[in-house]
Amino acid sequence: MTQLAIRTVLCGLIAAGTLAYGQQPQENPQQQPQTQPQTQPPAEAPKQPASAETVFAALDTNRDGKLSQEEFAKLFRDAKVSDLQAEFARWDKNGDKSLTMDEFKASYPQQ
Ligand SMILES: [Ca+2]
Ligand SMILES: [Ca+2]
Repeated sequence: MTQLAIRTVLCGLIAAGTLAYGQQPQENPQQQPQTQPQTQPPAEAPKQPASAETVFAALDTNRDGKLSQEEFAKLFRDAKVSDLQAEFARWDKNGDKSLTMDEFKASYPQQ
């Protein structure tokens, strides 16, 4: 019951561009004709799930190398706070209220 749907949310993260690798072709300095047909295929869907490192980096918005519960919460956007706290406690092995990369990897679903 406490196993939250990580992958579903991760797909959302990826779709939202949170995990994009810096390439943002939308910011084209040249003005595009309004009638330009959009014939380019949709962006390739990542065939491999995001690695723990990638997800960790995406979640660690203040880049202190740890995930606070607030940052961690982005992984479980639809979770109730009580569920989230329980989940965070489960991942936070040493109980210092932050997740290191090691702790994150230990609980992150690996393929
Ligand atoms: Ca952080
Ligand atoms: Ca910890």
